[in-house]
Amino acid sequence: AESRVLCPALRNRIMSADEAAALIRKGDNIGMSGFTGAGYPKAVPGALARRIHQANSEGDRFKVGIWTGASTAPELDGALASVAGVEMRLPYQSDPVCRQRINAGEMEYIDIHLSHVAQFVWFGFLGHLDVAVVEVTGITEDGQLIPSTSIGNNKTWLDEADKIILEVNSAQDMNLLGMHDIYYGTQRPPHRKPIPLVAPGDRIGQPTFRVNPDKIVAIVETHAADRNTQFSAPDENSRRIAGHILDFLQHEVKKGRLPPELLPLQSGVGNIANAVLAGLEDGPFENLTAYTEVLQDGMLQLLKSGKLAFASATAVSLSTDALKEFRENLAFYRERILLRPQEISNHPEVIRRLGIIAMNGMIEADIYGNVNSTHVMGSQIMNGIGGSGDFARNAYLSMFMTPSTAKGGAISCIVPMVPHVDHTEHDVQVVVTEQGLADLRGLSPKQRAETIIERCAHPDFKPALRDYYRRALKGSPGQHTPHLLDEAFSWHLRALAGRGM
Ligand code: 0RQ
Repeated sequence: AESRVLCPALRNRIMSADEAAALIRKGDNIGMSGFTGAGYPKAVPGALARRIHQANSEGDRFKVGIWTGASTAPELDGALASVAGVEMRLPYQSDPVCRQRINAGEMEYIDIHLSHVAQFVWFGFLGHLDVAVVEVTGITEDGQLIPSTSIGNNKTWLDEADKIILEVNSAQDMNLLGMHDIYYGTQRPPHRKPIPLVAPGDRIGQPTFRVNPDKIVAIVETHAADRNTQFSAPDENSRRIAGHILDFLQHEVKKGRLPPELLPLQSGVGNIANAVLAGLEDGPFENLTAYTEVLQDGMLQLLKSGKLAFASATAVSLSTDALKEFRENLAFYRERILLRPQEISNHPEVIRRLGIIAMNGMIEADIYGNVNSTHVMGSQIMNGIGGSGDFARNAYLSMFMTPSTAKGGAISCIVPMVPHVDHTEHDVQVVVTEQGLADLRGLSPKQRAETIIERCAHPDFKPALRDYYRRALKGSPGQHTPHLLDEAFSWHLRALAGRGM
């Protein structure tokens, strides 16, 4: 195949992944591309893992810091975690090997709001960024970089790192050119200006990354597909959750609190999110828009059918079938999709201005509406907060959804008190399970508790929750948010002892 490194001055930097990985030093902080399994480097992380494995087997402890957009894939997170090569990982992961290392105490991890990452690096809060390893689709004649299937923090990595390693992936489609909007107007306080974005489809930047060519130390040519997660058809619980949400949205339109075309949608990842989007396909709403992080199969289908007029995101993360559809009709989708840096896709200012309807998954909620999205039984990380906090805090409407039970019904996802809080009661307006939807707007803590227990809890756990709440109403010293502190975590303690809840 013809090289996509069209800039003549850069051609002498083409080398193998092993040669490129040899340019990384022990202890380096590395900013890698990648967001929800899209646009991550495919070759250099594996080469680096081999190098680390070799060093470790010679008794030379070699670790690096790995910063990304969000989750990546086994070739990156899995490869580096399995050779114990990661000192510090941020801001989000969902890899089984990574998770196991973190929970075993063998790897440090910081779980950060995705909109914070770039600015924390600009501010110097996270230390020095030594190397960027970024996948691109191609390099133009004048040395601009055509982004790949995700943008994430790539602009920041390219701007801030001392050295840049590029992977030019010829399996990505050159017709992606024009689907990206890289905003170069962000400033540091006290010089910040409003971000001039007032609709999901507004272009405020440029289609390519600028890069200082002197910093490019290596270019590796690859030809490899993204993770391409397969989706299963929505299960019964997901369909019921989606049904409650669609009824609620219709109710809100009737009440005049939402326009008929709704407001821009943000949807988390996974089965329930996909079921909601599938429900919108058959629903009454037209001319929808999305301002979200990740564009998955469900949204692509909505764009295709015309229900969704426009989608802004930072990554396109599709199954193999959906990817085929996407590539065959790229000209169509390029008119309807914009990918932005994650500090813009998740920007609190923009989310507040546009009035987003945010829908995210959770592990559990307590009776007052505090939400745990990240930690099983209070201490074991699952994935991370991701963008859910960026959206929940600043949304027009913030919803959290989960089946009412986990582990085959043994565990209740509605509990007296969550043992880890990601979204406080102040940021949670709607809680949805397959049992029903609790609209918490305008309710006091005690009213919230009654609503969540009655609407959302599974019948197997409702009596115990009612009993806890009733006794808290009698025994709690404070009657604003009644709790029995010696009992509040007893549900989790029973589950940890293997006795269900
Ligand atoms: O574990 O497979 O080992 O049994 O948690 O649960 O039901 O498959 O749900 O895939 O939708 O994930 C919150 C993790 C939900 C996800 C979370 C166990 C359950 C299973 C997964 P097993 P499900 P989902 C956009 C926004 C944070 C990031 C975010 C998430 C596993 O939605 O990571 O929102 N959100 N980002 O068994 C014990 C409970 C449990 C439980 C579920 N109460 N107790 N285990 N599980 N509930 C994306 C980005 O930001 C990039």
